Amino acid sequence: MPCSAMFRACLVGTALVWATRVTIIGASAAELTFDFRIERGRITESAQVVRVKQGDVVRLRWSTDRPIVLHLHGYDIERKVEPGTFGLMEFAANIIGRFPVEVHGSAGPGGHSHGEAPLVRIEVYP
Ligand SMILES: [Cu+2]
Repeated sequence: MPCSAMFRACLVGTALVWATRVTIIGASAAELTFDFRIERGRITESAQVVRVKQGDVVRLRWSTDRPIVLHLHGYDIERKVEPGTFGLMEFAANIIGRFPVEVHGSAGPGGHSHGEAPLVRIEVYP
């Protein structure tokens, strides 16, 4: 397992991760950035699970080869990502659980349709 327990976060596979630990008055939380490249609606990395600790500050940076709308469930963050730019999702991981990032369909306004499988799952541990 290419995981560093030091960072209390593990990305299974080859996606890039930078982790910086910051100290907040006696407690420590991590600031974690994960980069994902999407091609033809799928991520190019084999990594599909991001594991973090409750309280960590998580940044998901997305790049894509075509316009796409991503939705992080649970935290309910939606981002439209265009080619040539980064789509950034940033949140404090305060809710414990497993949360999928899904591709939203382009069907009708207000519709909430997903592709067949989540791009990535975010797992937040106590
Ligand atoms: Cu959704």
